[in-house]
This record gives sequence, C-alpha cells and structure tokens, in this order.
Amino acid sequence: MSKAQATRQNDALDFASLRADFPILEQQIHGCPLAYLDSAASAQRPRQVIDAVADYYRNDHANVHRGIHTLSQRATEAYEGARESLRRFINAASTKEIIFTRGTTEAINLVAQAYARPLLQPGDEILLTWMEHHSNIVPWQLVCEQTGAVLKVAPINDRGELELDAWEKLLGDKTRVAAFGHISNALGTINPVHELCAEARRRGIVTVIDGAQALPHVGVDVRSIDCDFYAFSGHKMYGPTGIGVLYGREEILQNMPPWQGGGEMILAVDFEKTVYNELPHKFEAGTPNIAGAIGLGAAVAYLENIGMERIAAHGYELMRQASVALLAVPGLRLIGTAENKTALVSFVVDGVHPHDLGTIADHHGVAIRTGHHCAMPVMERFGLPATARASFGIYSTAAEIDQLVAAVRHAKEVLG
Ligand code: 7TS
Repeated sequence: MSKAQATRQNDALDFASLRADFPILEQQIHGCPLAYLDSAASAQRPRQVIDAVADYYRNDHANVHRGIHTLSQRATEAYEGARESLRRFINAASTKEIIFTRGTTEAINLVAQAYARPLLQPGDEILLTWMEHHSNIVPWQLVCEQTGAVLKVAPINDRGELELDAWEKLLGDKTRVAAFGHISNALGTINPVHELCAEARRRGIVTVIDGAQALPHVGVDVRSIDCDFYAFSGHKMYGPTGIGVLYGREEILQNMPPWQGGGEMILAVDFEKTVYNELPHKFEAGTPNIAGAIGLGAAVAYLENIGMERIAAHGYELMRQASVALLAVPGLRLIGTAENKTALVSFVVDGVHPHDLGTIADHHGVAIRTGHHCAMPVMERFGLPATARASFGIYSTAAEIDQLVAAVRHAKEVLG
C-alpha cells in the first residue's frame, strides 16, 4: 500500500469513528441500519452540539444584553462568544459583521429588504443564476415588485456549471446586485466565487452569496472571497435549526436602515425618534435564538477540530465514489456533472419516478431527498420534474453508498 493510500484509509477510519458522535445514526429503519443521505436538506447533530444546547438550558439560560444578574451575564457571554466563533470560522474582520438570523432564507430577505429595497430604482437589475435555490430567487422577485427593478438570470450549461462569459456579459451599468450560490444544493456544483466577486467588484456591483451548502463542506473565508454579503444556515453545518448568519461588510451594514424594529435593536426610543443600536444588534430585533447561537458555536468548534480541509476531501471522495457506483446501474443518469463539484449526487433512473425510488430507498433504511429540491428552474433547465438526491455529511460512509446502490437496483428491478 502506498503512503497516500494508507493516509486515505486512515482518514476513512477516522471519519467512520465520528459516527459515534451522532446518536441519531444508531437506529434501524424498516429493519435496516439507517443510511442518512439527506444532509444537504439538514445535517444531523453531534453530541457536542446537543450537549451545548442542553447545558445552556440547564445551567445558564436568561435573556441576553439586559440583566446585570449572573445568569443574564453568562447567557450574554455565551451568545456573544458564539458570534466570535463564527467570525473566526469565516474570517470576518469584526463581530459587527456577524448578524444572527433564522437561517439563509431570512439572511437573504434581510439583504433584499434592508440593503436593496431603499436603493433600487425602476429599471435597475439584479443578476441571479439559473441554479439558485428558491430562497435566492423569491426575495429578489419581491423586491423587484416593490421597486420596479428587474431580474436577470445567467444560464448554466449541460453539466450544471455557470456559463461565466454569459454571466459577465449580463453585468451591466444597471446591475446593482449579483447574487449567486456558493455550492448548488440541486447539482453539487461549486461556483468560482472568488472570480465572480472580483469581476463584480471591478464594476462596483454588490455581491450576495448563498453559502447554505458551502459551510458544511469547504472552508469559507469571506475576506479572501471578497464578497459583500454571505448567508448560511446552522442546521446544514451540524448546528441547530432556526439559527443562521448573515455576514455583511461593516461599511455597507453601517449605512443600511434596520429591517425589523423592536427591542434589542435600539439605544433610545421616544415617540419622535428612535436611536438605533450599534452593529450587529441593529439587525437583531427581539430576543434572539440564544440556545441556537450557542449550539452553532459548538458546531463550529466541532468542525474546526476535524479541520475543513479533511472534511472537504471526505465530501469530495464520497461524491466521487457514489458517482462511479451509481453510473454502473443501467439507465441511471447523473444530473449535475460539473468539473468542480462536491458532497452530493442528483440522479434519475429510466422508468422509475424519483418519488417511488425515495419510497423504496426508505424501505432499505436509506434516507434520500426526491423532488425539485427548491430549485425548480434547475429542474426546468434539465427538462425534469424531479431528481433523487443523495447528499453526504462527515458521518457518511462507503457502506452507505453500497446500501444506496442496492436500493436503487432493487427499485429498478421492481419498477423499471
Ligand atoms: N440555499 C441553499 C443552496 C439551500 O440548499 C437551502 C436549503 C437554502 C438556501 C435555504 O436554507 P434555509 O435553512 O433557510 O431553509 N436547502 C434544502 C435542500 O436542499 N433540501 O431541503 C432544504
């Protein structure tokens, strides 16, 4: 065995041992070991995250930023400590740039309403791509309806890659915002975000990146990417649901009006005038998801401990193995074959509806997502109503890929 092979094998063993951190994976479904291959929809949580949330509720819970009593101080420290963990994780310049939201969806809506809406004039343009999740489409459509701005959409090729020349040509004098995903949830494509942001920056166009699928799989450095906004969700990166982050460049956030009004986001209120709180609190109206932020901080610590480079290599390797194994099934076609791709496989099988495939897979203990994956334009681009999608997490194994392939072969036998 070569040294490289031995390292790979050791790494595979290490990753398999991580499974013990995820209690939910220990169960059987329909008498088979659970193969959870739906991490792109929501990843599972390790004990470390579950314990951090439970410990917080058991020992430290109180409202944040308000009380001088001990519990409130502890809760505030833990909440703000999580913000610092997230700042470090994505290499933001300041915790003022880390706004806690409910998730990616809320983060993008915040940008559309508090950044874009006051700025947009009729005829201004917002540039999207054909591979976006609905949460990076609909908030922009809403703001277009409110302002008279128009959406432009850059095409993707048959492999599911963004057509870069076409994207660049669509950046015009009227483009105010370019919004794009870092990694596609329907295709697995990794977009060249550094290049896209550099091109937009040259033209003074603000960039908004949907990073929901990137944070769990690749190291993200917002200063190296040089984006203006970057949105992501905790639950896809092994943290709790109902918590996520909007990163925004400080100088832009400073000049934006608040989005929602209420407690936490003010310094002083009277009926004539309200003085808004400083960043990031200006954008966090109301009691926040304190336990969620603390759980997300624990998820970041967990990921940092493994190392994002190793995690990226693992996700790529599982995608590669699954692609090879699935392509050996007659009549199976992969949807999304980008050169630069990771951590999931979308596919269709001749004569088998993806939903039937999903049901049969479940009877084999295999959890996959079937449908349009909240990316209907992608389905339209490939002329399909739906695909089946297996998506991987740090706990996913080669044995689960075998289980998936056996389920697909069985579905084909029964239905194909
Ligand atoms: N953007 C991308 C690329 C996503 O994959 C998702 C969720 C979202 C945004 C929305 O994230 P949320 O946490 O605000 O809901 N994607 C999926 C999926 O692929 N299957 O279920 C949800």
